[in-house]
Amino acid sequence: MARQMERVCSLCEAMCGLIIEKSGDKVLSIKGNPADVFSSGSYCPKSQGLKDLYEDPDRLKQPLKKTKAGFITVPWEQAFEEIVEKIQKVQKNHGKSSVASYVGNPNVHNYANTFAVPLFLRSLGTKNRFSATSVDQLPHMLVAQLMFGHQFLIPIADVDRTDYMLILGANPVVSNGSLLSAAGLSSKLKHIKDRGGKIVVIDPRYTETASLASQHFFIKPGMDAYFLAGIVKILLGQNFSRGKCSPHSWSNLEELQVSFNEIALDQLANISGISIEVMEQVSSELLDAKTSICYGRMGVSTQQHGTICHWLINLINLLTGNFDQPGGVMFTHPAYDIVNLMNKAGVKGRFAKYKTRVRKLPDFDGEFPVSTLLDEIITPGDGQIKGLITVAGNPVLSVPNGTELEKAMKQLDLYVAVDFYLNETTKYADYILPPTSPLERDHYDIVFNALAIRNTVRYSQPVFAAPKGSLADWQILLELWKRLASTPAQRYQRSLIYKLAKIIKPKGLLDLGLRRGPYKLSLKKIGRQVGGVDLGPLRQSDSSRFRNSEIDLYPKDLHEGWKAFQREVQKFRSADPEDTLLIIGRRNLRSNNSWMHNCKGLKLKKDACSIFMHPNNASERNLEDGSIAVVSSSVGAIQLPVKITNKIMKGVVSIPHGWGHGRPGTKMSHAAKSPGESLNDILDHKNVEGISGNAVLNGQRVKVRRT
Ligand SMILES: Nc1nc2c(c(=O)[nH]1)N[C@H]1C(S)=C(S)[C@@H](COP(=O)(O)OP(=O)(O)OC[C@H]3O[C@@H](n4cnc5c(=O)[nH]c(N)nc54)[C@H](O)[C@@H]3O)O[C@H]1N2
Ligand SMILES: Nc1nc2c(c(=O)[nH]1)N[C@H]1C(S)=C(S)[C@@H](COP(=O)(O)OP(=O)(O)OC[C@H]3O[C@@H](n4cnc5c(=O)[nH]c(N)nc54)[C@H](O)[C@@H]3O)O[C@H]1N2
Ligand code: SF4
Ligand SMILES: [Mo]
Repeated sequence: MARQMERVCSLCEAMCGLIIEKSGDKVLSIKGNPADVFSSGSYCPKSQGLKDLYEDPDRLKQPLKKTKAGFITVPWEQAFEEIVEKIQKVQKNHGKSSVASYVGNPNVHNYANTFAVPLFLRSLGTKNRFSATSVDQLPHMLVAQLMFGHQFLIPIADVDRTDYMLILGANPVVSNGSLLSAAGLSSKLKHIKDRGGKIVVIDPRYTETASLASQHFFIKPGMDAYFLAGIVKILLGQNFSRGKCSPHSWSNLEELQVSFNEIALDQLANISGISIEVMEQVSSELLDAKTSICYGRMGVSTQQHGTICHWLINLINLLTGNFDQPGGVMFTHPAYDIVNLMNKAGVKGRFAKYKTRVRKLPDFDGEFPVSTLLDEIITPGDGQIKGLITVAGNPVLSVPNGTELEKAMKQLDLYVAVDFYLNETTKYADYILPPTSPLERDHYDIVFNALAIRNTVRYSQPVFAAPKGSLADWQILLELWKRLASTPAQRYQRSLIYKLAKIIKPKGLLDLGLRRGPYKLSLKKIGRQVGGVDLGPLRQSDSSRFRNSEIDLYPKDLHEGWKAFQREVQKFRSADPEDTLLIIGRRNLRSNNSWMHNCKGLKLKKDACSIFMHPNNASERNLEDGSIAVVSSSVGAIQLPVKITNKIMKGVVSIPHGWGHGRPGTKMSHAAKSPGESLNDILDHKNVEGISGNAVLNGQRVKVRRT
């Protein structure tokens, strides 16, 4: 008999409420849930991937062990025993930190792992921790930590109430929003214009978002910090009234002002390629609009000045008086209040307490930039990485210089993957431990509710019961954790906690967090509400939410980087080697990073992985629409079909990441039919942002020629 279930989609940050109709173990349909308090029925084509993921015959269901004859399935118990023995052996021979960890993006869409991953990592005891954060939002978190005192105090664009939005390096119409959870974002953006507001997009490509904006300006990749510094310079020069500017106190305004004295507007305009007139236009619009937002995402995070960009963006929102104001940027007050709970538990974000062994890159909150994982594996010496555990990550396709990273992985003594696909990364594993799929577990967004444009609560039951003998991610990690106990006392203690954890389950911890949260809710209370519970629009924060109850406008940890930036401004000479082009990324509405190309239902076009080129750049190279181009850099070369479009800035080319499924030895049969090539095979892992060590994914140089 067919049955309909409410379910919040776990595939991207938009948290759309869905109605999944099922019969037996089949998904009959997936549609938007009109009763959902957050999304009111909106959803996107990618949601259909939930059905594919559940039904995919390629999805692994049994632990795999690598043998000389290839992968064989083994019982869970055997896999756990052998893995733990091997981890302990590597750690005994080479030290605790010789076994590294890499935690991928799907973990933030899996609330149980927000408990299980830290627990597991603590027991692993390694300093070599990596994650997808450092090919993504690291600058946002670092700047939030430095300015506001907490890495999750990320200002959220109040899109529903704003009159003006300046968008840099984000394409929410395709990505559905990032660090800005808002279902149906395209319509929300259109509504800004419908109510007489304005949207300005700054992007090297005339994107899907640019096409619904009021105005679009091209910018050369990596040049945003100069443009943003120009805006801040103009704003600091205005006679702004401090009272109007922020409901909270702030420190270091004078130091900030002095630090801008040396930097001249015309230099900034020259370098950024955006004129003083445009800077002045945008500044006055930001100031004069009743409410306004400056918002930046991947294009300004994963580039040469990511941290400076996000600091400047926060300053702009502060200086225009739109910080923590309705219609500006505000902080969330989620029912499961991650900031408050972390503060209460005494968890403090730290920056640059440790440096990596080889390249001396800083840690952020105990995690190192993943661009240097490769160096740490291949460089001999004390502290060399000999083992790796990945949890829901595909670094071979997601991290710069994937080709060298995969070569490095072959020299590991031990590699264990917690993943349900045998893909470009996990094929190097000695063991693959496959968890249940998204629809077989319950769901709650601990992370994205902390980044959403409205405070709501929705809890989803599993759509399907987990098959007998299967384990969820958290259960796999708990089993490893229990066995990693190293002394009899620890073994005893862990066996008790293990029993308790199996009774309480992550659901119990979630419930506890909700009960302790600002609304004193519980799973029982919210379970009865169709469509979830609406807790209202974003509202102003109490200053006590910030460190020392104030905002640091000019944090010490940024001084050196900001001074280096200013020196660069003074010395800047445009030196574009003639035959090179600047590369930027691209996302696709029917794709999700590297791991959903096996979903037939997403109906991706065969040539989705192509290179966008400006007509002039193509004709200079004798390339036509559909020709195959060789795109090469200092680290590698790939071949892709050309799409000629004048929607991209001259001198810039765009390639999506997450492709390259033609590598042998994987088991993703549909993806392998249109494999594409991996952008990260031509991006140099040495190219990281100077302050945070975040990967520079946009603005690296490539050469393009005909095959
Ligand atoms: N359909 C779909 N949705 C997704 C994903 C997906 O793969 N597919 N991935 C999810 C994930 S993990 C994330 S983090 C989010 C990302 O969400 P977004 O950041 O909104 O998405 P991107 O498409 O990466 O947008 C980056 C934009 O920056 C532009 N850009 C590149 N370099 C520069 C530059 O130097 N300056 C400026 N101003 N712009 C630049 C690019 O042209 C692009 O338009 O999307 C999420 N949503
Ligand atoms: N050049 C370039 N590189 C990029 C980007 C870019 O824009 N340009 N974007 C970056 C961004 S924003 C991100 S977030 C990263 C993503 O980088 P990663 O997180 O490393 O990669 P994903 O493609 O998200 O792959 C997720 C992996 O988790 C597995 N998986 C999916 N769901 C589950 C689950 O529930 N449990 C377990 N155990 N496994 C699961 C999948 O099979 C896959 O192997 O890529 C980054 N890399
Ligand atoms: S926008 Fe994101 S959350 Fe919404 S249906 Fe699509 S993939 Fe799911
Ligand atoms: Mo991401």
